[in-house]
Amino acid sequence: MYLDLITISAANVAVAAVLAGMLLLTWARDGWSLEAAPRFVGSWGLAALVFSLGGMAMLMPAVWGVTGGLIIGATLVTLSAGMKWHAARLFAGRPSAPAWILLGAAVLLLAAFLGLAPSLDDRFMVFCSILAVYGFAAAYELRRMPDASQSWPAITLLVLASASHLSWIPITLTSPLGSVTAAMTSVWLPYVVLATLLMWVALAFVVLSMAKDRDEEEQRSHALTDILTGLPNRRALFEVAESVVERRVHGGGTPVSLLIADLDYFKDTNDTFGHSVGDEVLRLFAKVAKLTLHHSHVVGRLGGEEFAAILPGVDGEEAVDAAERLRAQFAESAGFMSGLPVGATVSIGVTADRHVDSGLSRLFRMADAALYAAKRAGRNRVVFIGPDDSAVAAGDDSIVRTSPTRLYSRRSGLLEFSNEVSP
Ligand code: GH3
Ligand code: MG
Ligand code: MG
Repeated sequence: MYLDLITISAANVAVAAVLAGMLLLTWARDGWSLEAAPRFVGSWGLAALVFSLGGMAMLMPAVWGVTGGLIIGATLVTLSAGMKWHAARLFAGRPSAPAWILLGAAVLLLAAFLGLAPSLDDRFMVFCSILAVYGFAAAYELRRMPDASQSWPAITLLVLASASHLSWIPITLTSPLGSVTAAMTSVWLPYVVLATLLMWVALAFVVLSMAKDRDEEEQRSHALTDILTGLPNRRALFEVAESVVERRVHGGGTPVSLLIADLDYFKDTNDTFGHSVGDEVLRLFAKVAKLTLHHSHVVGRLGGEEFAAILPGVDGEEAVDAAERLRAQFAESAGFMSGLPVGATVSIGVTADRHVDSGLSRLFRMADAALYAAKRAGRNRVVFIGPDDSAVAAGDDSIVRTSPTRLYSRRSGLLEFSNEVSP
């Protein structure tokens, strides 16, 4: 089959323009949103548009002359490769680097005008190398993403396209294009252009599918995230807690602990310092909890000023220690905020279960009872209630913990949850 370069290039330009239209319309439907997914589609669409314009310039020697058309066209195509790389980089969550989009085009122009690449062959090889570098760099950005598993089709296509660009170099060296006329009648160049066209089409659909996946992922994550603190919300926390408890039933008796934390006199904090300071306190608690607890512990916001954490594989004693560290660290951090004597504190109820496979609702009931006990005992403290309703508290000098399941006050022996033990 004989392919003529002009016809296939014109088809390439037309297909790129149609793809650009499709991608830009998709972006427009999303209100030109700058969120990662729609922006990826939009930037890819803009890159396709610039590519199409570049192709058009090359095909219109009547407008800028043959050399002018080639230079303008190649510059625009290089720019489009830079734009694709940048789109992939932003999609991968990396910072914007707009100057690098222009670098390839600048190198090409300098090579042409400073006489570094005097012949058509030289310029063509520089052009191919720049396209390949941008393509490999785009694949590398997608590969570096935290979840690169969905990017494999795009990575594969980008690597293939870049390798095919690089393959033009030995071909040019062994059978030089020589002049524009020779390039036009070259037997292999149309196939390269056809391959580029097919890659463009495949990549455009891969980009759309990646953006859709990302969008769904983000929507799911929004539905499970508390906006104020960025922590998992109640629904997400229960999902995790249920799976932890279920795994435990199958795993046969591994311990699990649950913490429920409620900020003390938080209504007064709001009333005294204002709602925005209250919000700041909630965010601070979330931050301290994330820093204090182990990364395998899942902390979430149940609602209002109430939080919970599920600690898989952690027994009661360790859970009380963790809760106590959290309580103390929060009291210290929330003492003064932006120069205000906020003095926020937290009460934490803790429960754990090693032997009995308590359901989630029983664990929550026990941790709630422990929290209630901590409030009644004077707040700013940790109280533990185990499956046998035994209690341990921490966080008060007058109270010592003698075993994970027994609690004594130095003054009065076995702790009674009454206001007598308030500080
Ligand atoms: P206690 O020590 O017994 O827990 O007393 P409290 O004042 O903390 O408890 P209460 O349930 O009376 O008050 C909870 C307050 O939390 C009331 C509500 O205005 C406030 N609150 C709930 N959600 C938010 C929020 O998102 N931001 C702010 N600033 N306040 C909130
Ligand atoms: Mg409260
Ligand atoms: Mg509350």
